[in-house]
Amino acid sequence: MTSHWILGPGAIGRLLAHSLSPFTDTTLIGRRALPEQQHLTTPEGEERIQRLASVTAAELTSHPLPAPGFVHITTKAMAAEAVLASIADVVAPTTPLVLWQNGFLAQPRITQTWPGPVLCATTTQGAYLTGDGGVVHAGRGPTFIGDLDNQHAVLAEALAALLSEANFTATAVGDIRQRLWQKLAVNAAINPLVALNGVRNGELRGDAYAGRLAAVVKEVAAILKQENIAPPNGGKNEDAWLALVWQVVENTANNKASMLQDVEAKRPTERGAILGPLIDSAERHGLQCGVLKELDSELAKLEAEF
Ligand code: KPL
Repeated sequence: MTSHWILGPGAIGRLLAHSLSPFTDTTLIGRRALPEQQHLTTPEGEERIQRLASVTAAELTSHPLPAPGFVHITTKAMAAEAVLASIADVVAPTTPLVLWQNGFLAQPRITQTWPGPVLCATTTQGAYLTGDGGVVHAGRGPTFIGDLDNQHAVLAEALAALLSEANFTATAVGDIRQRLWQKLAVNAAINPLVALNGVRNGELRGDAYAGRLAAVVKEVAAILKQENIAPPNGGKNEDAWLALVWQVVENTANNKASMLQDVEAKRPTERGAILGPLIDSAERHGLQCGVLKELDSELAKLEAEF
């Protein structure tokens, strides 16, 4: 049986472990030990308790596990490279990785440096933790899997099939780069504004924020054009990006976005993985990105106070 290691027992990591455990050998790996009995609340409100295998990264060195078939990295974007380095001595460099990060920072860097296959996943599954022993699966959504160089379609298909069997609906795709940037565009328009202002997504529709949101989307649309990322839904320009962002704001009106949750918990935000690649790209292509830079420095200032 192919075994799966999940590095980063946050909400998506734990949801993945709950889904895969009944089907295949699965181990959660984190910095701290977790209770063996883990609770899952399904989107339908059902409570399930399952024993999930978990070990700390330190234990892996002293008590090695059999070699994994896949290593999933489900940490925040800025922690992905460090967590991979922490297990590099105990996994073969040919082991397939699956990167579940937001943004577009960890994915190109790890794809360049890891000798084995590197798959990237983007998901709209909604989940949050209720403590060391519980996760709430708040909403189901599709997951897309592929690699940036389109070299590992068979592997992506095998993983998508296993996840779908485990009711974690996933599809292997040949355009994961497009999909990662699309999600990044939406995150760039919503997350910094809600995090800086302490509001839920739906409040962006108000006059106080809508103008700044449109200004962000204008810069993002110009950058994505240079990155050859097609506007969503067959649209042609900035209007298509703006329509997508408003649609997500509408659909997630009551959500506290992940970046707002980070700010409230005084954790570093994912600004480096979301705004960073946009600002880098704008600078490479000689494009204006004053609004994005302003958001980035406001977030940096806020993080410095934590
Ligand atoms: O993905 C999200 C996030 O919170 O990071 C959005 C789309 C903004 C929904 O809250």
